[in-house]
Amino acid sequence: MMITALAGGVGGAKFLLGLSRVLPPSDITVIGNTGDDIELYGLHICPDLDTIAYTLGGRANPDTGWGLAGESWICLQTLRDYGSNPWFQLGDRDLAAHLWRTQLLKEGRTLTEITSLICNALGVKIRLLPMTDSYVPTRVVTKTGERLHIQEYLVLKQSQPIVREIEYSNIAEARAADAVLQAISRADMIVICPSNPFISIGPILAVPGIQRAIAQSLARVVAISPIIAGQALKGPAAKMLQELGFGVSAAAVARYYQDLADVFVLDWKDKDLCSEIETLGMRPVLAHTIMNTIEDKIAVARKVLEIA
Ligand code: FO1
Repeated sequence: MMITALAGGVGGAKFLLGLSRVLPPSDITVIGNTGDDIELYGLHICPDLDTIAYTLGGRANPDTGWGLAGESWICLQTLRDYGSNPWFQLGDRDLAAHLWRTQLLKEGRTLTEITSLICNALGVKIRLLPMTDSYVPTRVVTKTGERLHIQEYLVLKQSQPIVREIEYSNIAEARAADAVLQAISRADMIVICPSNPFISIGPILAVPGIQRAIAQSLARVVAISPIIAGQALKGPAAKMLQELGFGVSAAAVARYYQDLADVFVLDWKDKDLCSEIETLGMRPVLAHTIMNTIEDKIAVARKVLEIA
């Protein structure tokens, strides 16, 4: 069964690790969020693509979910010695990916080609496609009118500022690579992973042509809630839902995906929301969606495959 998954950072990567244990890698294509991308020290950094590749390659830092396990921080410390003030933690091993990617971009390779090279080198067999090859950094407009790069909001400001609006900069000029549109049209199932709807999935859906391709596809579209009992397991999804006026619940996330998803997977803790999910025209499917162990991740993946 051909599955195409839309994924962002840590939550999406966890589900994908489970999926990669229950399906042949050739059946899985991931469309990865690149709205998190940032240019720092002249390097092009792709946090969500790297988080997915590192996780599926078994190299991710198990404590943070991002970056590499067994990392060292000598380059960053040396930058501080020189008087720089690095606010975005770049480990020595992680730096290699950014150096390599930036060099290849300068040589005219596309982000799609480079991501494939890095995945091959990491032994990642599933196909990971950037949602677009152009630079479309997500920005957060705060209540005080500040426009922050998403990483400034997440890391520098620790997601504290009140969010007034999310901007997907340059997204109208972006285009989805052909492989992305093919992966959508050929899918038997499209899974919207349990990532932040606004800053991980939203940018993917905002790339011209992607939302239409999903709506026109014959695939069963399944969204997995990143909110359980009114909380996000990681990151500012719950706070953003609140501040952007959606309300904080799995049902609020279902409303966000209402025009796209046929099925909505939510946690048993939210079973009372099933009737509301049905009124939104989606079939609710209950699962244990808290994914700590690999068994948890495999169980959620199996539950999703049963939906087909
Ligand atoms: N998240 C942080 O909270 N602090 C960091 O210093 C940080 C550095 C970092 C470096 C590379 C990378 O791939 C991810 C990194 N992240 C960091 C996570 C990043 O902010 C992700 O975009 C979010 O976690 C959302 O997926």
